[in-house]
Amino acid sequence: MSAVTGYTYDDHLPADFSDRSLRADVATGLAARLSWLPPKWFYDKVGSELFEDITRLPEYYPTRTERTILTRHAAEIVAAAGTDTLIELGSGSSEKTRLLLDAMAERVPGGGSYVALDVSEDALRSACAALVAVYPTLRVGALRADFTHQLDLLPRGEARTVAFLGSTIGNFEPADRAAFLRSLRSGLGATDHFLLGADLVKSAAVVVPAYDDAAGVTAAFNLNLLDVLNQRLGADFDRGAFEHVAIWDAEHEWIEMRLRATRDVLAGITDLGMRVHIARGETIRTEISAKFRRASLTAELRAAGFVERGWWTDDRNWFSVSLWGTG
Ligand code: SAH
Ligand code: AVI
Repeated sequence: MSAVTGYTYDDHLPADFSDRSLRADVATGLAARLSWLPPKWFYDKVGSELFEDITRLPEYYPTRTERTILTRHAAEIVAAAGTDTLIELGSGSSEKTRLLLDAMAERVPGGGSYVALDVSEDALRSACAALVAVYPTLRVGALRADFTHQLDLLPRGEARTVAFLGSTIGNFEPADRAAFLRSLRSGLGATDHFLLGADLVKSAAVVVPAYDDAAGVTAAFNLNLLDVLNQRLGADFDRGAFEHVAIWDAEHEWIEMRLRATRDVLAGITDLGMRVHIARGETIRTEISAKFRRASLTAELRAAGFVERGWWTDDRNWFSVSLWGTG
């Protein structure tokens, strides 16, 4: 533990991870005519801050709805899971997590341990620094890693609860989601639990504005991806040539964020040694955010080997927090 920070910091992403991995993702995306990019690239410093702004928007209901559920049920959840160690995937600001940590502090003499895992160093450092100030007896660790392929890095132990909040699970493609759940389950033991926050299917009239807010913060978050490409890959995308689009896909029950070219765009990507042409009206898919139904989500978790231990929701049944054991 660092005497300076009060939390441990382990970086499992190689120094050139961002560049190598982003290059590969953009090259693949380009092969698909730049039709998609994985959402993890949103979260540079600016992107992480914009996401926090999104969570406070009047239209963006998921964060405050999940917080309401946790406020009501954190003690029950932590008691049901017998949590000594809380590990959080895609922890971001770790804000709502405090409700779980408060409940854990009541239960565990000495306060227990919390490990935050995220790709964003900025988010990890500011979240963990704030936590050690508020929870002096809690052991806090920051793990910079990619939950899509580094779940083997989770700290070993008993009575661990792995939390995946905010409905970040909705940002996986269905096949990748199944692979993620199987991989997570294979690393958990008999005394471990999985705590999942998942946004539920509701009217498109509620969902679409949450991803296309009046103040344009989600648009800025989406367009920031072009700045990431420009800064990291020496690209020269003109932000002004794209607009933010949020579309409800009723068949898949997910919201899709896209960037649409408002004119013909010819952009160079120096580090990939290529130029891309995006015709006016063409789009780049930057994110899906799936919304779930209890029956199908339960079936997915069961298929991955999880057993339901609890399901909590809000008065409007907009969001769910569920707890899963290993059998
Ligand atoms: N859990 C928080 C933050 C959600 S935003 C909340 O509920 O508000 C999604 C977070 O996941 C961001 O902090 C982002 O940096 C992180 N993230 C996205 N893809 C990731 C990946 N592949 N591996 C690790 N972290 C990732
Ligand atoms: C992190 N993730 C769950 C958010 C979501 O709602 O899908 C990211 C986001 N994209 C646009 N607004 C928020």
